[in-house]
Amino acid sequence: MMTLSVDPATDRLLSTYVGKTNLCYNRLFTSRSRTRIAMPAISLKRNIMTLYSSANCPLSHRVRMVFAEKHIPYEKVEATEEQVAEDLGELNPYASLPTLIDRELVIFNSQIIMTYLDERYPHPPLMPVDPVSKAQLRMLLYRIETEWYGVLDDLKGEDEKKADKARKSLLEGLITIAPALEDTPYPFLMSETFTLIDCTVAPLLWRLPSYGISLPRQARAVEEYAERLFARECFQESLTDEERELR
Ligand SMILES: N[C@@H](CCC(=O)N[C@@H](CS)C(=O)NCC(=O)O)C(=O)O
Repeated sequence: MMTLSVDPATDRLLSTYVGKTNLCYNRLFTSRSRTRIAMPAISLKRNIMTLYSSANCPLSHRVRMVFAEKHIPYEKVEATEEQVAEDLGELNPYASLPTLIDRELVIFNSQIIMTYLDERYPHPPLMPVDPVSKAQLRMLLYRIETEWYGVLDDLKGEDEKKADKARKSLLEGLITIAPALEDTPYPFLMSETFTLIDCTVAPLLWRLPSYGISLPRQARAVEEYAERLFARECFQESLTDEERELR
């Protein structure tokens, strides 16, 4: 670990410029006095981005899909708990996965990582350009994260009642998107082209058998959509060994 020392004058300057680096952003949440900030040597030396990723987590999975779709070179660290504590402890206040390190920039939320990659590597674009379509897709992304990803802890938890309720809620949600996939010439969800929405839904669809969910006949369009996503090169490339074994 390399330790940086920040003097109060520099500190004030940094604090006025939140956008410059994560280092500065993180400072807003740390002590106000003279502070020592530990940075792993990896983030300062490497030209290549490092993704700390879980071997089997839909949030890490959707980020890996974005890397694969855009053919972005990166180093993937399939992080163990010890690595998370050791390497990310000082950089990510939540010690959560996925975490992206791009030189001095540290991002620790999967949606923010995906958006950053989409903006930094614009081709192929994974979000529409026009504000109305973009807002619509963002709303959908928000709902999927809240209503589908939001029940996963219960679904995988030990409380059977909560798990059943979560399973039912996720299944109902998936059934509701069937008409949107049936009455459209679009191969993707609400879009003619592959987007961040597809990167977000595919990891969930892949895990349905492991969640004890099977899609009913009325959701046939969802099943077909899932097959299209699973056949995509970026999806196959994004899978870890552990995820491959889920089906
Ligand atoms: N909102 C965050 C949530 C990240 C999150 O909860 N990740 C889980 C793994 S799927 C985690 O790191 N949990 C802490 C742990 O397992 O110790 C994101 O989208 O990245």
